[in-house]
Amino acid sequence: MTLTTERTDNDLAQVRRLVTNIPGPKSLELLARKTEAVSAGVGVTLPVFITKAGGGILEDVDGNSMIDMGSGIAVTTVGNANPYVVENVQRQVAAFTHTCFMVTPYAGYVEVCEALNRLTPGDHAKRSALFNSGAEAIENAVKIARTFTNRAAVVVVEHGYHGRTNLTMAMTAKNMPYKEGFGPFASEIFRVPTSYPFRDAPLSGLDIAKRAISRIDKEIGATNVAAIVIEPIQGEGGFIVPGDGYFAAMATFAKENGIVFVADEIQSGFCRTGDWFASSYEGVIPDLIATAKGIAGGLPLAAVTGRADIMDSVHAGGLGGTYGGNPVACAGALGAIRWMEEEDACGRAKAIEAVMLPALVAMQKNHPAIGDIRGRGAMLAIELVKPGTMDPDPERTGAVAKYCHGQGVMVLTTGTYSNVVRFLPPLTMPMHLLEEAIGVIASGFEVTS
Ligand code: PLZ
Repeated sequence: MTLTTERTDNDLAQVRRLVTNIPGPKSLELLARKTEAVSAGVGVTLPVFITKAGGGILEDVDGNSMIDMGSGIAVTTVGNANPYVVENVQRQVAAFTHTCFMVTPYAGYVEVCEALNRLTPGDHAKRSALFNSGAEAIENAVKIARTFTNRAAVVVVEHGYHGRTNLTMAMTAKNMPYKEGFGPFASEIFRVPTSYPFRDAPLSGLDIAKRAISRIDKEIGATNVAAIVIEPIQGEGGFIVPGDGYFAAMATFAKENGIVFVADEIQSGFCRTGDWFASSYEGVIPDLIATAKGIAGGLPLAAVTGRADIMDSVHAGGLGGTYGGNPVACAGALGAIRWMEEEDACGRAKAIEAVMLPALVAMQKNHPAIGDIRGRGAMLAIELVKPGTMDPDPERTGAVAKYCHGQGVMVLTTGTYSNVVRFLPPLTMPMHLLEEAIGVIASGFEVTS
């Protein structure tokens, strides 16, 4: 297994090279057109317009080559334009692009469901259903859990993120920018405490689980709860890895009370954390798992996978949608999954952690603004605070990210308090680029205050 490639299959040199300011003149021209053509409601983190991507590189219209530490928010886990994905998609798009699986089906959909049933935790009988986006998968997981249990309440947790549709906005914790002005929101959603070790100390994950469970018992009533929906590692909430025992205790409570336990693995799934699914770190076998993002190497696809008795409790025709499990997206997913299995994607995520985590910990020693380093595999983050306090420092966080962008390193921020810099490199990231990116991030802390 080598992580150092000179050029990708789509002929992209694996070097960081800036030939203009970031963004360059051509990107700025396109940005002006974007402002005239695209709703102001659609924001952009870094307005460099991309023409080609692969390995660990994003190339823009001005000819700049940037290091991609974001994977389009944890999507291109197998690398952009991964050759397995490209080959499958090209073959499929030339054969047929759509029939609607609910009208006249095709094998690709079934094959993706078979792969999901095989790869998700637990060897019990499973079924899957395919959708277009993460939010849609979560919506459907809730529909399925409600039908199965004949109950209405849905429990979510602090800092949770589940999407931007009406139901998933209600399930998402953070107001700005996701919810502000978009209510009224769906009813029967209840938020309980989550484990956030950096901010909970000295309380343990189990302490917080007890608190959350007591809240469910006292304020909702366990017998009214259809589903508990939790991310095993919270993504938009700030890359929060819950304290030991929290996730498992919530799953056990669900099991004991006939509640469907739904793991939202949309950001953490598909080898991102060094395991196929992050639920496995706590030995949890969720009743249902929602997936999207990394599933199809960049094509829009999402799924709900889980216990056959739960998945089959829905009446025929109750689940679906025109495009869900589109044949081209399924072909992409089969390519991506094949690559993950053949190329030891989980091992690559662990190799990224082995290089990056100690480097971040070393950085922390020099910078009291770095309050916490956390994450698993290729899902790592830095939480910034005002030195000597626990107060979030979103301004410095933004400044570090901006510095990295200017130096040709694409990083994303996250967190309820917007004070977390997160790293989600594609698993095809060559080690020399990873090390270069780490160097730039370290300089980001030297030059900001
Ligand atoms: N659940 C855990 O991370 C998407 C959101 C970006 P969709 N996260 C990125 C943004 O600002 O919109 C996400 C997630 C978890 C659900 C979702 C929703 O997935 O495919 O964006 O609908």
